[in-house]
Amino acid sequence: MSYPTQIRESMTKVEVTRQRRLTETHPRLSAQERETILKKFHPDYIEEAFRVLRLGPNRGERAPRELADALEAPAVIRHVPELLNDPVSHICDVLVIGGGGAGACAALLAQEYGASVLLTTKLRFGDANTMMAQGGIQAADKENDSPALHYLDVMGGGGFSNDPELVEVLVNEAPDVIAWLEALGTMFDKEPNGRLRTIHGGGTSRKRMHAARDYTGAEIMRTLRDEVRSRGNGSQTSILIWEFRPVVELLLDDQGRVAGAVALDLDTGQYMLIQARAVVIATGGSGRLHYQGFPTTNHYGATGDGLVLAYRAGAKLSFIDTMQYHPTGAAYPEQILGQLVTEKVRGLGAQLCNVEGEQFVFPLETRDVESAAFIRECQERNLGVATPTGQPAVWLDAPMIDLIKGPGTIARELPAMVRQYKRFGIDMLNEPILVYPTLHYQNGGVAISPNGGTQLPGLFIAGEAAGGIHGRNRLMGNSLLDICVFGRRAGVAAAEYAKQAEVADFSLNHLENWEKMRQEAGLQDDQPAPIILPDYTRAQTARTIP
Ligand code: MEZ
Repeated sequence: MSYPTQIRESMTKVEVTRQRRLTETHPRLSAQERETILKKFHPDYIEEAFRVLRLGPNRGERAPRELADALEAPAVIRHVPELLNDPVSHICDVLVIGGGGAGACAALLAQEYGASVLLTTKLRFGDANTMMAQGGIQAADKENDSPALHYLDVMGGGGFSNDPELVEVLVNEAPDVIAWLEALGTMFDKEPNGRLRTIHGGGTSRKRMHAARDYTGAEIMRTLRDEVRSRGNGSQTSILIWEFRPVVELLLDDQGRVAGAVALDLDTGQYMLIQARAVVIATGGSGRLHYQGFPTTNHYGATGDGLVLAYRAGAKLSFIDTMQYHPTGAAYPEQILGQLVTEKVRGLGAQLCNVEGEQFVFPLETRDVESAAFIRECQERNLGVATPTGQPAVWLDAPMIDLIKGPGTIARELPAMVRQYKRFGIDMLNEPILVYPTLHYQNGGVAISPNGGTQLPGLFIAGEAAGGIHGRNRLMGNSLLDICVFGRRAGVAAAEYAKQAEVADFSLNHLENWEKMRQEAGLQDDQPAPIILPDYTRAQTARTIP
């Protein structure tokens, strides 16, 4: 396929300026400029894309329209009394909902702390955003670095809005997480002398990004999934895994404690009652809600289910008015629109160029600022590259990497990227690629304490479904880290809680209250939630970038 002629013209300009740009560093934006560009161009600041929640614990607060609709939706379960007459399908100490990295970590630690564990997941175990994270995981484990510096970077990246207690835990436990993953078998990139190789990410003051080439998340997920599976499946002390069984509702007891959940078997269409002393929600993000019509890097099941379940049961959410748009989503060819082009490409030295082949932004600004700069270049300055579908784009000049770091670097460090583009006749070793912001991460989620606890006794949250750690903008590599740090913590806390929790009768009474509140708020009988899978026949989800 390669590039069509009209794009090639602009590509030639990128090639012409490359030698000169090798010695040029684009200046970073000042704090004032960052604030201005965010307010003017970042999608979080488009007022019409948000609305105020009309019911639930965050009533009166602002949320993206698509998420607000899901949070206020009617329940999937319609015939409560009949369902509650069904026999209980499974009883366990700790129920983990979600089969990504956070769920796997929670399951492992809950089991180590003596709990019987059921991990139930919507698709296959490992079908998750963890698997799709590419560029790395942060940890301050080098002599010139420290958790204190990591802390400052995380807070700065989040606009100093992050929950400081959560950040402290995140950065302090990071070096131990790397050691733990290595001990489980994760193969991080190493220098010839055996030391861990680290590079920069956007907003990092030290090189602390640890990677497994450009498939770090897949490598971590492989290790965690193997570990969960190798602990057996079915015996008293093992972790039982259910696949294709998403949870559609939490069960509460008469004291408001979480006492289990209702899963839907996607094969049979049957509901399954699970009685659990503690529940960990690790359902990940919501990119498949396609906020503001953006395409997404997220996996197919990322429809924000955990937020819906927790919210309806009464848990408060935090930072849900902010989403992360990864600056470098693939903008061409159309077949891979919105897919991730890892930040590692910029971490290794690639620059951003406009249609004239000129740099327009420092490549490693934090993601919110970087994305806003791309949007400004295309919308206000009209210096974007027009692709055949009308999708705006800017150039990411990948071939610079080999010129800076030596021949063979791209092939060695970015094999998955090279392969992704080769399929479409684009040679990343010698040609720049076209990128534009894509919906990548849910910055907020259910408000948690440092052990993953919520206001609801018995309910714990880990991973992307949790809010507060990253404030209004997450830095690259802190998500793979947080799923491990808070996944492990939530697993321990849930197991400890389960030891003292009474087994009480459960009910779905909260659904009756929910319906009452919906009616009082004058809400219609909308599409129920959790949504489970995106419906691409609906106009809302079928849209592409405006
Ligand atoms: O943390 C992330 O979001 C990540 C590693 C993404 C990437 O660009 O590779």
